[in-house]
Amino acid sequence: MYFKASIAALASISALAAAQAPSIDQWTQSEINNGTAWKEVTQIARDNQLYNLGTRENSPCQWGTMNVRKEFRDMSKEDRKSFTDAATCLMNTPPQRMRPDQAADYPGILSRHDEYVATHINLTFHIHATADFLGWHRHFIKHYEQDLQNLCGYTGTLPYWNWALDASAPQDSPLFTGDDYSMGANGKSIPNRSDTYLYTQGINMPPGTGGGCIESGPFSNITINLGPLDLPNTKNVDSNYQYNPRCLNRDFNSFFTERYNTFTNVTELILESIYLEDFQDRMQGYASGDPFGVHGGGHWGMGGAASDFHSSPSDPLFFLHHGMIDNVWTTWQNLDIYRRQFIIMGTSTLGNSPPSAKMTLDDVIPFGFVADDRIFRELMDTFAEGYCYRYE
Ligand SMILES: [Cu+2]
Repeated sequence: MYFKASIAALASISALAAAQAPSIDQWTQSEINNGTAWKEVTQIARDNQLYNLGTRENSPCQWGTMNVRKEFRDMSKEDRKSFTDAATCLMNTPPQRMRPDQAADYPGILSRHDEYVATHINLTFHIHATADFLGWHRHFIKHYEQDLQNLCGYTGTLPYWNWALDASAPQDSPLFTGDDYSMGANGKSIPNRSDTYLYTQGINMPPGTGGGCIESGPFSNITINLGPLDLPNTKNVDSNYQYNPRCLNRDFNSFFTERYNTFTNVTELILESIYLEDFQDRMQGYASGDPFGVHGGGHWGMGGAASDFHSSPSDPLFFLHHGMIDNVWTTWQNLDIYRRQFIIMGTSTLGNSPPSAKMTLDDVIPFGFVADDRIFRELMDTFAEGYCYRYE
């Protein structure tokens, strides 16, 4: 134990001195597989964050007072309940940015939460497999956190879901017991389903463990209004903003999480991706040999509404999954912050199709009904431009 802690401390000192990320060779395969390496790597990144903050004079963002985002299961019962209460409240809060004269064009927007879903639907092909995938989603979930606080009286921070802890059986996770302090339950089990071929990814998907509506705990009585647009075996809507009221469904599926969301997957992603293009492609599943990545694996592993490419934010769990994605990016950035803080690469169209110009840090990034536009540069630093948070 003492020995391992020393190695982490040494690695951290050398990371600062050389401003170079730790190497995967510093951990054994079993330490990578069982989460030890993940724990130590995130600690190194946090040590670097603290050091980095210490070099900034007069920053309004201070270590001791910043927002700390925690894994959902590490929060107190009361905090977990206030989070799900606030998330439900947002679904019962009227739209905030859609003007009354726009309502006819967006029949599926009935709530503030729906404005998030509609914005994601509208921008889907400009925020995935693009240069701004990570930055865009960072700001999207930050604004959600802020809305829970400003519109629904929430005093906590946005939790995240570390799916690696549950990769072998997400349906059995303590997050989804369906009690009052959980993130709700799995969907009701629909038996006797057959495999589904996913054309885009070229794989055969076995059915998950749920499939139906959430029937207990938070989110069992809510109505979602938009989408789906891309789900297999489902009647999809005919137009982007169509009103399609229904229950929230889930379908946890370890087929994905045990292949794409393990400690091995996430730790290798962080430590083996030296360059941004590798990191962002591999995370999303655009790297060869892995059609999902931790991002896609998480979406398909949740199943149901959260696996619809366009309308996935319908499920509040989307924001916990993307909290983890942002945690992974923040960790990767901080392992070599001087090289990785302001690096971007790619265009503004999905997989550069149709071809578009390379994005720059001066580009204006739209947030539709969610928030004002941002300059790309303002999405890169979790301690500046209105951000002041870290993961624990
Ligand atoms: Cu997305």
